Amino acid sequence: MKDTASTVGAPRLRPRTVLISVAAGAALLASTALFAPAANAAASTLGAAAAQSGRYFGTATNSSQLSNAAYATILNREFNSIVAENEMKWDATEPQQNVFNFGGGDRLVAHARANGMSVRGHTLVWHAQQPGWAQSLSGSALRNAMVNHINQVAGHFRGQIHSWDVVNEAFADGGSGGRRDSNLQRTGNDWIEVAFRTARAADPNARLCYNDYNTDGINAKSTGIYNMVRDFKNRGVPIDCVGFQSHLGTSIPGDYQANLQRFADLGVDVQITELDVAQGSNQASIYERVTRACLAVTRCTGITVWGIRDSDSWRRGENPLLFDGNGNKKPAYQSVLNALNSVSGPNPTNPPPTTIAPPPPGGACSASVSLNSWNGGFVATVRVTAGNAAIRGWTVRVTLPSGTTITGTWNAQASGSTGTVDFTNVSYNGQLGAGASTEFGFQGTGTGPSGTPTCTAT
Ligand code: 9MR
Repeated sequence: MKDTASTVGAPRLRPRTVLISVAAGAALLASTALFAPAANAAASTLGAAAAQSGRYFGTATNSSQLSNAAYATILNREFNSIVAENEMKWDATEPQQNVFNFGGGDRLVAHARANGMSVRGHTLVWHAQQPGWAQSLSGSALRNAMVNHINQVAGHFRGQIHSWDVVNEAFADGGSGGRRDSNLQRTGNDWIEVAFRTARAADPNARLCYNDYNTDGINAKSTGIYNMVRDFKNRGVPIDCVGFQSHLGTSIPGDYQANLQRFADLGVDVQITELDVAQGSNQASIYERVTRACLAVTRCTGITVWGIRDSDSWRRGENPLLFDGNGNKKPAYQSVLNALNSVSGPNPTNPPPTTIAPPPPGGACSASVSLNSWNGGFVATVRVTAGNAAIRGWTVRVTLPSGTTITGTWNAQASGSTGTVDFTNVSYNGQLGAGASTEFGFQGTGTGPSGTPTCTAT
């Protein structure tokens, strides 16, 4: 799928530490005021430069690359948003039906949090990179599997993704302006809106994007997508953004910016989501054109490049990225940085997206049970309440009399079914603000729990 398209995520302002050598620092201490930066000093990294107008600058990444020191140095210095190049896709996250693997995605989210970056989600549903079991499904079985996949994946990452590519590359290339044929499309034309409605319920705070390539100007394909977005907005189907992958060759359509603007005028954000540009005499100027186009469109909330060094790229032979294989900044890097620095002052309609930081450890919690029991069985509803400080997670310990067995649990993970049982939060209900509550439940045979449960904050 080498062509044009984009995807975005919202990064966040990251405070930078100024390192001064001890010797130089001593000399500076006497005259600190002389060295105060000018109010409009140019930012020296992509992320900081983009943040000046409330935008993010991100990159695709892979958790396996985080341990490479040269790579991680550039990642952490330059970017304030990341997106998983592959690790949040259907084949990676649900290798067997209803068996989920979030390892890679979780590692990337943890890295982002630790380094003040925000995270784009890519991608919930796509005709490519489906696991084998999904490829062989059709009809309502595939539709149900899609809905379950969205619920589980968006639910797992709930609250941690600023924008999700809910649906990727569903439109056909060429002049039809219509949908691409795929197993998903054959489940019915409404599959895209079902995906968006499902995603909204699973993660109500994420911006929900449609993402595609070869949409870099006003053409039949981008117009087909435009018509879908307009229809969704008219009918109240939840869509918040459109991603333009922008896998570009050695030219860029003259109406690149106008195309972004017409989507923005529909009332959605636009994001450049997978930017890379074939190396040639005009690589730097094409990068600059894309950057300036985004800056000129109020609702263009950020830019993501599809990798850091040329050697990391899926188009390696074309050297399409901002850093060469040795991690050196290329002329294209400087042109992007200069363009970002040419716009100053926050964009009032596009405030910097917020990275959700986990609360500090050390909070407390309490739990209470309400019981609905009958002869031989019961349903218990447990309310978990954070104390005076926010908590990251919780475990509630319940004692069951002998002869009582738990047969089902919801909104928590149980350590067993008899005796002393620990219930631990699931991905979406562990974080509670100070004084906030959540509920989980379990049912069983026998007489139900006895005594007051204990709650431990984690
Ligand atoms: O860069 C990704 C590459 O590592 C994968 O092998 C490939 C599999 O299809 O997907 C690449 O990323 C694609 C992205 O997910 C969607 N838009 C096109 C990107 C390049 O193919």
